Order: sequence, then C-alpha cells, then structure tokens
Amino acid sequence: MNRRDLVRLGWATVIGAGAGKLRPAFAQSLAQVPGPPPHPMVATLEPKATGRAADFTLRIAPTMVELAPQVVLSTIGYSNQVPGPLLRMREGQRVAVEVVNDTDVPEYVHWHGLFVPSDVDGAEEEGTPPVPPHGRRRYQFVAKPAGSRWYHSHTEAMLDLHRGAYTGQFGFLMIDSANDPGLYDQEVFLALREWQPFLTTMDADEERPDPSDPMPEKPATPDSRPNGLEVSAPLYSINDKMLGAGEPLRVRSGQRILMHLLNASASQIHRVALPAHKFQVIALDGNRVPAPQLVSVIEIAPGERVDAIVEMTQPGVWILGELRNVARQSGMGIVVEYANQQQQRATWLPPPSARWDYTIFGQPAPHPAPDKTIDMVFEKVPGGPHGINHWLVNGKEYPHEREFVFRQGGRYRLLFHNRSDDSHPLHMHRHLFELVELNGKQTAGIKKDTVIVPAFGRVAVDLVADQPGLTLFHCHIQQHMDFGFKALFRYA
Ligand SMILES: [Cu+2]
Repeated sequence: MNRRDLVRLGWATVIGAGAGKLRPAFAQSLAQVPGPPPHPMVATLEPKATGRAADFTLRIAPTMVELAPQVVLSTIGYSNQVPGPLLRMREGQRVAVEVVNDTDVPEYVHWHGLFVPSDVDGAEEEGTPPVPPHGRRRYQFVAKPAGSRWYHSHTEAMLDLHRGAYTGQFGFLMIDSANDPGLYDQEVFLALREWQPFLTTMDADEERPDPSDPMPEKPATPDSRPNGLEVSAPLYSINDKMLGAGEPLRVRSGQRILMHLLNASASQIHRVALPAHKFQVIALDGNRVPAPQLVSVIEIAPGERVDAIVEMTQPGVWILGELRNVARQSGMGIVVEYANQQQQRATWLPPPSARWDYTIFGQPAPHPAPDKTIDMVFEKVPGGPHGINHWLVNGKEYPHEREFVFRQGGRYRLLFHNRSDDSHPLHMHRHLFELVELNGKQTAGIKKDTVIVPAFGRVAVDLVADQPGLTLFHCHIQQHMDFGFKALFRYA
C-alpha cells in the first residue's frame, strides 16, 4: 500500500460516515443555482479605473476550501470562492473584467472557448501581458460565441504543484444566447476537480484504453523505456465539496435539470453516471450538437464541458458520481435528492458498460475538402529531466523554431496522431473546430475547442482560420503542457 492509498482510505472512511447524514448547515455551493445565482458575481467593490466601471471583478488571492468537515485546503482562488463567481453575460455584450492580483507572482486569466484577441486571451505564449503581482489588469472583450465557457489560470506551473491549474483558479462563464429555448426547470453547475496533487510513476487512475479499440498510431514495437513521473491526486470534489459533505442537489419528480458539467482538473479524464437516470447530451464544449442523445455515462476531459438534461423520473436519493470507486470514495460525487425522500440512503449503482463516443452526437455529412492538411504528431519521452515525462510535437518540445501558419480565411484540416499510450485532451485557443474523424469513424457538425485523442489514436478536425493573431495549441493536462506539449499558430 502506498501513501496515496492510505490517504484515500482515510477519506473514504470520512465519506462513508458522512454520506448518510448530510449536513444542511453548509453554505450553498455552486452546485445548485435555481434562477439567477446568489453569488456576488457583479460586485465591483474595487475603486473604478478610468473609463466605465468593470462588469465583473475577480480578485486573485489565497483562500480556504472546506472540502468536507475537517478537510480544509489552502489554495489560490478568485474572489474567495472556489469555483470562482459565475460570470454570466449576453452574446455580443462588450464586457470588462477587472482582475486584481493579490499574490506575489504574475497571473494570466484565460477565457476558455471565447473568440477573443490574443492580447486578452490570457496566454503568455500569445503575448497577453500578465496581471502583475499586487497589481491589476482589465480584460475587455466581446462575449462570443454563446454557450458554456469557463475561465481559469493559464500560468505555467512546471514542478510547482501550487500554481496554474493545480490551484482553485477556475470558474464558469456562461454566454447566454437570445435563442435559448430554456426547456428546463433548474440549472446546475458541476465542476470536477482533484486536490493535493503529487508526482508518481504509477499509472494514472484513468481507465486504461480498451485493447479492442482501434489504435491506428500504435507502433510495431512498443517503447520499452520506463515511464516517468505524472501528476496524481488523493482528493476529489464536485465544485468545492467531497461527496456527502455539501448540500445535495434537490430535485422534484418530473423536473428537467440542465447540468453544466466542467472538468476543471489539471490532470484526469473523468466518467460520471447517475444511477437509474440518463443524460440527454445537448451540447459539447458549450456548442449545441446536431443529434442530442441519451447516454448513461459522460466522459469528460480537462478543459471540456458537457451540457446535458436529466429528466427526474426515479424518486429516491442517488449519487451522481465518478465510475471509479476510488475516485468516488475519495470525493468525486454529489447526492441527488428527490423531495420527500430524505430518509433514504444515497444509492450508487454501477452503470451499464458504455463507451463514450463523440460521433454519436454528429450527423453524416460530407466535409468540403480543406485548403490544406496539417499533420501533428505527438510523442512521449518517458522520464526526461527530473524524471518527468516530456512531450514532443512533430519531434520537438515547445518552443519550436517556426510556428504553424494559417492564412486568413483558409480552411484547415488538423490531423492529430497520438503516438503515446495516454489519452490527451487537445485544446485550440480562440477558435472552434469541427470533428471530422475519430479513429476512422466519420462525423460532422460537432463543434469543440478541446478534443480527447485516445491512446495511439488519430483524430481529424476542420477549422476555418478567422481569428487573426497568435494562437496557442496544447494538451490541457497542465503537466503535459508545461513539459513540451504545446505549439503556436500564427497568421501569415
Ligand atoms: Cu496530454
């Protein structure tokens, strides 16, 4: 038994004891937000800078997170909340966000999934200026496109597991469309997280790839070098609470609940289920899918969002949670409680086995031929300097001598070749792309900004180059990004 198992068992005991008798005294978390959220999301307590007042203010500062009774962490958060305040805006609205940095280090706030210029995108590599230590900076942009977006620190962490995505600096950002049919009774925000990361050579806790999966990029001879260090974590939560420690999600029979799921983790892909219920997936990364489908399991990678409607038709008390027992027992879950059922124990049942497959949400439509195809090959260097795995894009770690080049208005097909035994969520800043092919399966109409390329898998996406400026591309696993797995695109 290693340290991690000990820690896990310790918290599993805490959770086991707490799951049956929930503590109603906890402050309401972001988990349950009927109507307008109760957060001080438009509080502009800062002295006004010149010009008009900011629409939102975020203060980056140390904060405490009470994951469960007697499980309190110290981290860096936005405005003393984890997740940060919900930023809600109208599509097309001109928005000013004043960011105050009360820490000793420069910070970057990235607006994930928005079409914003490089100088406010919150990526050092694109030339965005930092929010200086003990200083402030105003990010101004037009809110688009509509859908579930989010914001988070984009600061490099390297070996410091108390920076960037390892902190509590993340929050939901919703851009409301005038065309939202609003066919739901309640809207909830659920961010999946790990805490207290550490380095280990043990396999990440993700489910291993199914050996029957097509692996078009698998080499004939396997890499025999020993694996290097990766990031793992002993504690999990949904929003700021471990399973059983927060307020349950209270529902009524017959309600339609719109769930906004976000994986705000630095390192792990997660799969979640709600026993006896199905999720009708209506949007991926905030963008409506052509063919909404009912699924029992949602798989979601760091950076991704899934919007799903759940019809509440099975009165009882259930656990919406991670499929892996170790993750759920270490906190990744939330109790869903129907009205007048409080006396029951929260129930978890493993879902029917189901493979997550983006393509079922697409449509069979031909893609116009791209102007150009760009091949991108990703490889692992197991156990590089410091024993950390390093990552190559087309044979080189970032930075590359020459960026990839887009011509404005051009249609590009990016062909991702994952020649490693890990799945990677690949994220393109400031653009959306459309899924074209996943391990040989064709699809169309699915717009995303982050896509999981499975172990030894191949994914093709199409993108129209219509957002001039430097554009960062990277794996959304913080450690992979920090150790080579990124690249810049520039416009000719
Ligand atoms: Cu990766």
